[in-house]
Amino acid sequence: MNLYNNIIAAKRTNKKKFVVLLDPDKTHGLMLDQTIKLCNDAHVDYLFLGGSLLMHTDLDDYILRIKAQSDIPVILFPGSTHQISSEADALLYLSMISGRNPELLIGKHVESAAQIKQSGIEVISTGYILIDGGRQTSVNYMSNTMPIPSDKNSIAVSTAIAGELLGLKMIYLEAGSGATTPVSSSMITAVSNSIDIPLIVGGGIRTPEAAEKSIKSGADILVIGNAIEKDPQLIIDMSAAIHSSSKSIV
Ligand code: 1GP
Repeated sequence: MNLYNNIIAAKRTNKKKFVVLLDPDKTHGLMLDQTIKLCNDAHVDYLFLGGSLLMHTDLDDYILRIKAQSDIPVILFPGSTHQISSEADALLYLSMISGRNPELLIGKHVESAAQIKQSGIEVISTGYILIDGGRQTSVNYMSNTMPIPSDKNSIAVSTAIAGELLGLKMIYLEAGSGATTPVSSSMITAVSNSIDIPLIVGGGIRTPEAAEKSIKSGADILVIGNAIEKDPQLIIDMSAAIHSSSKSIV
């Protein structure tokens, strides 16, 4: 299974993808099992695994526990080079192109490249663009970078185009986990209209209405973490909102 090919095929046919972000330190044990069951029932497209810190969980065991109960592809969304496991189906190889921290542009990649190549895991290089979400989030702090101001669409657009021209395979517009304000509709539309590669959007999306708005604005893939951690049942309504939006766009 080549997940990137699936993502490209879905984009061509305007099928929107719903991603549940799991932080292994926060959702584990029985809570993980319940969440996975809801993800199965709601036909969640992908699971992203990651967190700014991963301190209490063995990632291999965590993925095997998911794999024992679900066929949903597991994609690593690593907060650090320690968050790599060959049990996953793919890895987002994130370059933080909104920032000017060389470690997150190329340094960490050099550190982890040989191990990743050897693991044989599918690698999806992704331009990670941090947008101001109205509060200091973990990713702001941990990355030691400044987010792009939320109203500066042209900077987000130029950054996304630069990522595409550099050969990155996807762009991720990120307001930060738990953001007060998600990425604006106008910015999503502006970026989506400027690139041909898939656009992931996440950060601060709490309601099915907000999810639908982001999808209709041009996101191909929507990532939701925090809101689902607080209320796993939300997975069902979020999925319906995202997947039904696929059909309503011509
Ligand atoms: C964070 O974009 C994701 O990396 C999801 O954000 O946790 O706010 O949904 P939330």
